[in-house]
Amino acid sequence: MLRKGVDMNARARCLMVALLALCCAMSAANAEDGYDLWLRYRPLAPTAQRQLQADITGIVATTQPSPLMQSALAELARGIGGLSGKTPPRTQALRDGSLVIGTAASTPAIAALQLPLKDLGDEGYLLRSVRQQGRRITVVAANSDRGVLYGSFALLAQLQGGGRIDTLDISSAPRVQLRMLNHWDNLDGRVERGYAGASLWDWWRLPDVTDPRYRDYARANASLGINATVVNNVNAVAVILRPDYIAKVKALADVFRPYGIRLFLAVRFSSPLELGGLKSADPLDPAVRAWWRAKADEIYAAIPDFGGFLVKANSEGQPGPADYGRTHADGANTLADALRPHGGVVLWRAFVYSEKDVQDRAMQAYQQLKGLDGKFAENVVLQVKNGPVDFQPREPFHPLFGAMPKTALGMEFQITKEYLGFSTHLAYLGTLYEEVLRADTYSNGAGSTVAHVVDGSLGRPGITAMAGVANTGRDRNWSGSQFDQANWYAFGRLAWNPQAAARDIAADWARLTFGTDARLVEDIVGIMMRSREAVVNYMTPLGLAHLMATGHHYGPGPWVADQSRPEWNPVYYHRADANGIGFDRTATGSNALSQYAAPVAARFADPERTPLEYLLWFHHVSWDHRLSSGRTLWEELAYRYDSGVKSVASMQADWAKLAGRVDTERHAEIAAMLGVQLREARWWRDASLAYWQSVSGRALPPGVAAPAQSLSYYQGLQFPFAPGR
Ligand code: GCW
Repeated sequence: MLRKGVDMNARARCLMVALLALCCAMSAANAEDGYDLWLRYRPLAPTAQRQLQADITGIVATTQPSPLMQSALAELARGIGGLSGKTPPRTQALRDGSLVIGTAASTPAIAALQLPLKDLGDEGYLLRSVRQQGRRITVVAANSDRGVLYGSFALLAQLQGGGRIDTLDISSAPRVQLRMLNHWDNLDGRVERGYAGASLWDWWRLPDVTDPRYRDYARANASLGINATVVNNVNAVAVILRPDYIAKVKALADVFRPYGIRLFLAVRFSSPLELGGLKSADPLDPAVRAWWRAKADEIYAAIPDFGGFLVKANSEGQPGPADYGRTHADGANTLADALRPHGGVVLWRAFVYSEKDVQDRAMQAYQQLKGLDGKFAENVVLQVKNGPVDFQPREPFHPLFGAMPKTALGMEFQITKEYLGFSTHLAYLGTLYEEVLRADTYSNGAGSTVAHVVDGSLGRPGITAMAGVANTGRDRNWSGSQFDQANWYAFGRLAWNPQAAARDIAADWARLTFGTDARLVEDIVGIMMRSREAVVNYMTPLGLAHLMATGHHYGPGPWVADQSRPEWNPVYYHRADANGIGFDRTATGSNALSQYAAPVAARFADPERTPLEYLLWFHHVSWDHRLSSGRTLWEELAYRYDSGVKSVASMQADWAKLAGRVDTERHAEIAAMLGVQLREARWWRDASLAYWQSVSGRALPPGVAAPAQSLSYYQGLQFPFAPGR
């Protein structure tokens, strides 16, 4: 008896331990900390798993896969294995349920199908379900292994999103050649305007230690078709070009290459002085030109597929060709000459303005660069920020997009949210990107949208490019918040296809990130789609811009007037006085409107025809002016601030309702962030209204609550340790 009792206890204990282990394993498997991004590959429901196991019974591919193909095969094994619970074996012979991947050249089974691959170019792919000799097979076909890799990710997105694959017929090719991230990562591990922890790149330990995360970074990018990355800050240091750093860069390039990602460097224009010991960095000096050529040769010897250079010159204190009386084209072309023999590209930034220039800052880039149209070498892309000032929550499109038909113009978006609440505020930027890309420049008549300028379809020469200032860091969830992953995702999708719709992208992201339930997806998309407008309203409504506090750029500072450079002061931008508010950029003011095509200028010249979203960007309007909304400007301003706060409250309430439908870990994290956002939206509203009231002298309209604190309270707040500086 006793013996049996002991046995029972031992058995019960064993069972308990086993159960506990199982529970731990299960909760680890279900734990969602965001690391896996949109590549989660969580097990499907049992019937869907059985279906997928039947749909894909094995993978057929070349027996000598290239590194790109190996990446594709590894991802398919991981993805299908995760989703179906069974990793499909590699097979040689075709059978029912074969997944065949490859190019016509490498894979006879694909050649035999004679698929319409011609229009897919070098990077596109075709996914198709076909019947061959009575067998059901699924095909991922392309003209290159890179296309096969993109197609494999696309197939996995279909499977993850709950899509069946028995009637698959999808083809897709990117419309932009260079789809790139720009990291503003410093060599000391800090990220300028980064809100997701330290830099991913551990420069100190490179090249000997390569964090496995570098590979996951490359996978995530490849899943979106991002094919290039600039790993260091545009506020560059010459050291990045030192031989020991080139060795570190090479180690990163080696990890990225199997995922089709070319590595670029941001370079400091004065490197020939600082590293080379030359007396000058004059781009027309033969010794300087020779130095850049030798440096390029040195880099390419280590990294044969090196992408090229990104340059911030003569902007915000950076050196540049103007230091030697040369133009931006002279500077860019010297670097382009050095890279050309190797197939490299220069991305020359158009973000140039100067404290010595008294002209409206929004006009300076156009002023300096427009005259150089047609003067840049064919391997130079002029990289233009989406708006003429600086990544504000809302700006009109940059006038250069409509003004340089003989120059390759690339788009620069900011993915990191320097001016939209860092990573704590939920702001889906897909709608911002879409708004800019769909704006009509009228440069070749109606319909000449920014997207068409950027994708080259208006017939301009040169390379097409779209860059996004990365929001990644060492935070476990990569982006600092779960929802900021959506901005990385949306950027990648729009770089592939600038015509894509922000809403569709949000839905795809939500489905891959949170689950396939249609109502859940709809609810999450609902929150995302109103989020950026909420931020605009509580920070910079009605076309206002650059109202943030100095340095950290986090909280409100519309009162700031003490900065050494005029255009660093918010008062420069809003121009509020007792009569009204806004920057007159019509002919009676700076006439920035003259930089746009006539139909655009005409629309914005008239305050009555200017959409309220852009009103104060282009016009100085009196406080009592009655708007199309029926309210006076003063009332509308107060109303917009209020509505921004209310939107956040409703986003918060809608998120709360998703409890139990989203995993607890991420639900709680996002709920906490929304709490911060609501508090800070109120802060923006209150501080701003307190200040506007002090200028306008008007009482708040009925129904608009008074600020919680005095103006001087808000003016006194300090944030010496805010991230990202
Ligand atoms: O938005 C401003 C940022 C700077 C940044 C600069 C730029 C990298 O505040 O931090 O510097 O733009 O784009 O060069």
